[in-house]
Amino acid sequence: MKNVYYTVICIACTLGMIACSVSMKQNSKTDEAQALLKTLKTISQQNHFLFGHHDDPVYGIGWDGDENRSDVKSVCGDYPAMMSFDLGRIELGGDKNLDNVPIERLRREIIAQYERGGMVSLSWHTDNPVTGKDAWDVSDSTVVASVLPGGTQHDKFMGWLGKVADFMNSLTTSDGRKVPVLFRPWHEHTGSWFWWGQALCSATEYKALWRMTYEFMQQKGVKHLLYAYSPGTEPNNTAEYLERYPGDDIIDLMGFDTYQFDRREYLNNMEKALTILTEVGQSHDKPTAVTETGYEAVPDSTWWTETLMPVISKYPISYVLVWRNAREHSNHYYAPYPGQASANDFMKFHADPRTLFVRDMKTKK
Ligand code: BMA
Repeated sequence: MKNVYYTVICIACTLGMIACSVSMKQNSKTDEAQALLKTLKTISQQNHFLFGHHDDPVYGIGWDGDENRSDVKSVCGDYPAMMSFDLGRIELGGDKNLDNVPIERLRREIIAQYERGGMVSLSWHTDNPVTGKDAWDVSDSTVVASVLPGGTQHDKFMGWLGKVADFMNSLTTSDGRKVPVLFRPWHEHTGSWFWWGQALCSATEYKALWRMTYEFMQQKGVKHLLYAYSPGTEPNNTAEYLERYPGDDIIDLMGFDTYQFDRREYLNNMEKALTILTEVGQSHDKPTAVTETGYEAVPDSTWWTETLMPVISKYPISYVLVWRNAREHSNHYYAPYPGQASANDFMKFHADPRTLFVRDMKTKK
């Protein structure tokens, strides 16, 4: 009898703990963030995907800082459904990010994109806290270790995370709701070109960096973020893809970044990575996305409909995002602008019912 009583108590406690952890998990996200996740999941399972562009409304080819302008919109009359921006250098407390975009403008555009029905993703090419150089400075392989608790840069780095948290908390609509965004720090970590890359830290250190980032945001009341895990296309199987995965309790969306240099190689990489991604997305119940891609200067006039679309449309992704149209480098652009070689083909891509732009978000969600 005693044993039965004890067993009943244990079962009740376990159920209580499960219920509590489920509700804690739910409470760790605002209603808006949960709605964003639901939409990404639904889209992932359907036969369409959002089109995204980095820094879309803040500059483009031949212009910088204009209002209500976008190279994508100038070509097809519609804003991308997903816009991404970068928080690099926000940690230093200046008024511009690493690509010279005023932080105030980023804030305004993130809110505007949400209010027009679109979505936002934020990467963070944060400077190297040890050397003071940029994110690409891989001269020191102790940087991740140094920012973790007990490390020489820990306190300074917590201050940097604080600047990110303050920015996130400042993303509010006119009626006081926090704008949900997909945060994508520590990306392309399976390569070794950022200070948090494969050869620069152990898997344990990389995962600890993620957990520290996530927990810090929670402590600062930042509950309106979804978190994206985006390696490059180095992983050759699901085990390699998951080698540095921080955990299902942190990550909300799985993706990868890859670019075209050689067409055949690009298509092979895309097929390989999309196959792995589809499998891990299903087994972990996460929406998936091609978090960064593109063909610099899009010199192939039918790239959108004959290279990109045929490969991505075979897989259940929620979005595909191309990188920025830099105004300060010639030929560093990934979306068309009026008169660009692939502009007509991009209009066909826009007209395809499988692609979602901002106008579709109200009708197809
Ligand atoms: C890279 C390049 C850089 C830029 C960085 C962050 O891929 O576009 O010029 O500074 O992304 O946006």
